[in-house]
Amino acid sequence: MSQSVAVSRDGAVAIITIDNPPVNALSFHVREPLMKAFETLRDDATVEAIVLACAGRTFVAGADITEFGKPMQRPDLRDLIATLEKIEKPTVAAIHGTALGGGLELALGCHSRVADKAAKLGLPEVKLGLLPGAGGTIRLPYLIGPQKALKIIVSGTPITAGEALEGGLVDAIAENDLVAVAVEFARARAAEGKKFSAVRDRREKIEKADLEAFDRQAAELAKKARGLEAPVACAQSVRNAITLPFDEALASERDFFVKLVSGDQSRAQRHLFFAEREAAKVAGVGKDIAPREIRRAGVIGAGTMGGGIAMSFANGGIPVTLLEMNREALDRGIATIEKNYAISVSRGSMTEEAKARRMALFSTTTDYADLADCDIVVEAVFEDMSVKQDVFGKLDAAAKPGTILASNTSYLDVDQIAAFTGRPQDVVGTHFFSPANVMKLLEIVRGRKTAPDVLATLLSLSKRIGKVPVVVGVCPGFVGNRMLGARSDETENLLLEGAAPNQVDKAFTDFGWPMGPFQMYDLAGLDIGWRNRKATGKAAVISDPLCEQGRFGQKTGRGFYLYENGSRTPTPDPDVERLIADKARERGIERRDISAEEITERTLYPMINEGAKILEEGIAARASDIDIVWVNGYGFPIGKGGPMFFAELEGIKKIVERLEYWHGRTGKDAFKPAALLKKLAASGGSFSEKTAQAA
Ligand code: 3H9
Repeated sequence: MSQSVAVSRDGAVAIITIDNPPVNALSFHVREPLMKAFETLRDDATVEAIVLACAGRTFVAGADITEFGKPMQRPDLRDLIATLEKIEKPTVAAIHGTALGGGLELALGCHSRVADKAAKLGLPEVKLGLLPGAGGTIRLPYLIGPQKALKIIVSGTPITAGEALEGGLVDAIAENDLVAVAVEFARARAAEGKKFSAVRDRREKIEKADLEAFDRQAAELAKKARGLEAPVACAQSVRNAITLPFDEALASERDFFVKLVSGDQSRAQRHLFFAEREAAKVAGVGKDIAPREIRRAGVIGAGTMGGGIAMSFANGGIPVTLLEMNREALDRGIATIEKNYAISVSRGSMTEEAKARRMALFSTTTDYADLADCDIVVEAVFEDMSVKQDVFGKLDAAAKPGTILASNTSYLDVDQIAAFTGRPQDVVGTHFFSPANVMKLLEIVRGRKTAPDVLATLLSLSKRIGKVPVVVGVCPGFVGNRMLGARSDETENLLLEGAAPNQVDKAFTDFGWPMGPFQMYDLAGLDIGWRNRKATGKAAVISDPLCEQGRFGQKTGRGFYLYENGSRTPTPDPDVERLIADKARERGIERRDISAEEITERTLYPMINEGAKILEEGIAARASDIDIVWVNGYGFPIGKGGPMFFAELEGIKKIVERLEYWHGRTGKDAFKPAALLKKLAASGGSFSEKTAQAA
């Protein structure tokens, strides 16, 4: 056999072992010898049963995603499964690590599945803008029932071996020595000497399916799809498993797959998959740089951000010391944390025991000396340089040597903050996004003197606490807020020129954003930007007077919208509309109708332009890093792949032309096309070429 597929024997049981590091993806160089192994063992009279296992850290984690978009070489995965499924000897998949996508589909081609107790099984294709394309949407419903299957397929979230056993997806769990257990399982089946039915022949769960209940469930899921095609196709294909004969349902699944895989949404989501992995590769931080050990974290400030950051550490199982100026603030912070966990318990996403375990990880103090045993301390105090100076001075005095001193600043100069300490090499920016216990993004701000092992520590820590890290350079607002700034000016101008806040917000939600900018300002609190503007001598025509009236957004019940009686649903407020009209009049602006297209061009294009400048300056290493920031920190629609990927989809030439148009009309710098954009528009090149040149 080839290097990637080996066959061994244990008596009359043949063991096929796939070995294609790192995740045993089903690349062509695996599929070809695997097909040969199936055919040979099928025809070998001395073989009574077959076990399909994998070497390395995991069972097959799916099709090889790098092959998508290229002509598929036969045998394809469907050919393999069709051959496997017809073998009349007992076939058993031995699953460890993660059986994902095409990997689980392959396992569904076996008569039985034995899983290691720590294994996870899932069909995550939906996260790549796809549906399982090798029978997963048909065989899984046959095996465990359509409604359970729909939940697994549309969420894309893997289930545990225990859950799989309960649902009938696996037949046995191995506490240890998986392959030996699978071999014994296979031998016992062979000894029974009966014919085992393939999954496709087990129609019981399909025949019992309640189509009406299924349709209700599918309709609920479709509502959440927000313009994404894949979840809808998944639901339709699972429905076909109920309503169509097996082979017709399979053929229809194939059609869905072919359509989705060549579509822009899946391209965008596949781009994000690889972009996320690229973002973890940082210049100067090679695999040889060992991260520092993190056993305890400290968080200074128990407000909304500090509390959320502390929860992130606790969620990763890291004990955390929370410091505040006084006991009352600490008590308030801890009460909020407890309330947030209680909400998770009431929603069923956390058990009481897990909540108790997490709460036990918190300790509180008002004394910096108690931070002495922390390996990392993140400050989340007021965004004011003199406050930061005070905090970092105290921290420098209290922390042990080697402790990472991190600032959760969202705008300020990390180098200046580092200079407040005698150990700038240990200082780094860790910009979490609100709510910090929920949002995935962590912008890691690399100061001029930040040590490589500090960055290595934060990259590995991010994984532990479930964050997606992106390392960025120092500039006001870093990547995310700097680009946000480029669009913020324009959102208010759109109001002055004739749009209403809810009209702008609708253009955003129609584009695929979870909410529009005015809803977002109200949610985050208008006072944050106001304080920052006051500190930097800037002004905002509409937001400033709103803040002066105490309208800080949802938390005060009024902002750009009204939120009556504690409601979180924004209602347009005639007072705000009057204020906008007055401000327009004062400035001699004649208000007019504004189209959704204009809203997109004037908000998104300046952001893309700023992103190009960020790339030119080396603040972000890759355009794809910028996409990861926007998707994970600001809810940029995943089906559009992030602002820079979207720019390429739209055509950089078109973006430059429209920026030039708006620059001509407004004279504003935000619209003046960046040199990089102009260069790429002229050459027809892409951002990745720019990254390749820089590397
Ligand atoms: C599918 O199966 C379609 C079928 O239904 C139908 C077909 C007809 N292909 O994530 P990591 C690379 S769609 C190619 O850092 P971890 C990854 O880029 C597929 N490459 O490791 C990275 O490369 P590098 C459905 C892949 O331990 C390296 O492996 N399956 C693939 O944190 C290590 O990855 C999925 O969507 C792949 N399928 O996590 C599962 N997978 O080192 C996708 C990974 O150069 N994979 N790579 O940056 C995962 O979710 C995670 O990789 C996994 C391991 C959980 C398995």
